[in-house]
Formats: sequence, C-alpha cells, structure tokens
Amino acid sequence: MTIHIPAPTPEDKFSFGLWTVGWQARDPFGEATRPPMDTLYALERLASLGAYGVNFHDDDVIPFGSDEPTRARIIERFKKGLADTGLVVTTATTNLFTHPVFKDGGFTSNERDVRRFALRKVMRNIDLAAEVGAKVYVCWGGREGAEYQAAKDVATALDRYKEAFDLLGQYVVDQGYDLRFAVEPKPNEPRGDILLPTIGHALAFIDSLERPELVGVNPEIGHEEMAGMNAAAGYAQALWHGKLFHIDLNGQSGPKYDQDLRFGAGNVRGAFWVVDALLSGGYDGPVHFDYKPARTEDDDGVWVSAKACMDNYLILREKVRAFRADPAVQQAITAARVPELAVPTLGAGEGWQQLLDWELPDPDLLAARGAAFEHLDQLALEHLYGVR
Ligand SMILES: [Mn+2]
Repeated sequence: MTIHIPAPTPEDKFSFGLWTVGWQARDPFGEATRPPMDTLYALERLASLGAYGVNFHDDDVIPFGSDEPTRARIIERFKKGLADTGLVVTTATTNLFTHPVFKDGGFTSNERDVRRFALRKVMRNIDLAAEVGAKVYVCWGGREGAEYQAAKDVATALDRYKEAFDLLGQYVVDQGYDLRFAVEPKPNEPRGDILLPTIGHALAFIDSLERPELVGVNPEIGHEEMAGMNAAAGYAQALWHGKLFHIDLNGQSGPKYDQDLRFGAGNVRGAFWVVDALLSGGYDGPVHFDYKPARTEDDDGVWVSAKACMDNYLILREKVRAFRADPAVQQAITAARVPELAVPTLGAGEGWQQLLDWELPDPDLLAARGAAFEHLDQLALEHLYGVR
C-alpha cells in the first residue's frame, strides 16, 4: 500500500514564483506576518529542496521606481544567485496590479497614459526576461476588469487588450527574443470581474491576435475552480489546442476567494486529474507552483509548504501512473468504451450521404446499455485513497 515517493530533483522541472515563498502574508484584513525575504535566500532554499527554476514579477526583484544604477546592481546580484544555485529562470511577468496607477488596469485602463505606461513597464521587463533566459512571459491581468458594467466597455477593452498583445508580439519579434506569451485567466479578484476570465475566453481571444502562435495560456488550478470549472478538463483542452505554454499549480476548495493553497491541498481529487491530464497530454514544460504559504506560518512553515507542493505532485504522479498501469483499470476503461471514442464517427470515405444510407439502430436498445463509468471512477478513487 505504501508507495515510494522520490525526492524532488531538477529533472522534475519544479519551479516557484519568488512571490510565492516570499509572500509576506499581507491580506485585505491584516498586516504582514512575515518579514521581507531576500531573493538570494529564496534561491538557496529552493535549490536545496530540489527545485529547478524560478519566476519573477519585475517588482519582486527590483523595487518599483528603482533608479538605473540600483536596478543594475540588483540584477547583477540576482544573476549571481542564479549562477551559484544552478536555478534557471523559466518565466517572467510584470506587476501591473500593485501600484495605485494600475487601479483601473494596465493594458485596458480607461486612461490612455496608464496604458502607455503599462506597455513600457512590460517591454522593460521583457528585456530582462530575455537576458536571464526566460522562455515564457506570463500575463495575468488581475486589474484588467471592472466592478461596474457601465465603467468598462468590454468590446473596446478587448480592442485595447489585443492592441497590447499585438504590440508586444511585434516587440519580441523585432528584438529577436526567443519568448512566447502565456495569458493567465482568472474570473475575479482583485477586480469584481476580470477580462479573459477562463481558459476558454483566453483561447478565443488569442485567436484574434496578429501573432496567435506567440501566445498561449498559463492556467491556474485555483482560478479555474473559482469559476466552477474543471481544471483538468481545461488543461486538456489547452493541450489539444497546442496552447498550454505554462501551468500554475495550487490548491483551492470550491468557488470562494482565491485561496492559493499549496498544491495537493484543497480539491485533492481535482489535483489527481490535473496530473493525469498533464501526463497523458504530454505536457513537458516547467511544473510551476503558484501558491501562498498560509498567513499563520513562519519561515519554517514556508519551506514545509514549498516542499509539500513538490512532494504532493510526486505522490499524485505515482498514483496516476499506478492507476493507468493497473490491469483492472485497463479492463474497466475498455468496458466503459473509452477507446471507442477514438474511432472517427464517420468511416473512411463516408460523408453525410452515406450516413443517410445507414440503417438506424434501435435507440431503446442503445439506451438500455450501461456505461460502466461508476466502476472505472471507483478504481481511480481507490488508487487515490491508497487502498489499491
Ligand atoms: Mn491564485
């Protein structure tokens, strides 16, 4: 019954945002419960736990408003920390939400000067992202939205959103950067309603861009579950579109505020199916955790939670593999006619005319057949519960 859980290694490609372990746990009702975390300390601790990479918002590393010499000094120190620990930068992103200037958004603020300022801030950090070797540039538009319908014309805001991505696409092409963008959907929080609220909204939006090939999605489990969506199904569809450029794994317990629990906490069953979707869909990018160590924790608790994210992924990966390799499961999959879904509905050379010539079956006979899904799902639960 006991399964062997290997220690995390860089081959597992685990990565963490500096804003995750470095979160000072300030929430809307209370002050910080932890002191600021030095970037090099974060790099050292993450590397010692077996992580592979890190990600950052510009302001996580370089305080907003730093002058050029200060910025250059901080970047040199950061690069030395990366070299000393062997950690790679997998993605970077822009903070377009903390400073009050972004109170109505960055790319879609009603104020034109704010939009232009936001684009400059992104371009500047794209330069740094390319310099430190990031391959994906994440765009979470947390402030791109509104509380009141009349305050934000959605169609016009999407025009401006598209304008921003088209400009940034042109920028990376002109600069010769090997960098693609990943839109991170979220339904709400901090805005009442956020533009591009789910994976599906984002995928449709990406199709309207000048360079859709440069833009994919970075879905977060918690964000999808806040919207009542099945995260695993969303990851699977993003993979089907060839658009799963990056992932944000964490935990969430149902549609409520953004909990950002460590991966594997919250909806455990959902986490199992997310890992299954990633493995069976052939996702091979960084396995990134975007979570917040609980506000109750001190520094020790931060590292317990970071290690737990990786351990829980490895535990679920073992369980998913055991589930898929189990002969009883394979039998149940066949009994549930899962492989039959892979057979095209029309035969070779068939069109609607041939379908009209087809002798209709008795629908009552088809309807009388059980689908045998309960048995299959129970086997999955028994693997998850650790009794198989
Ligand atoms: Mn979140």
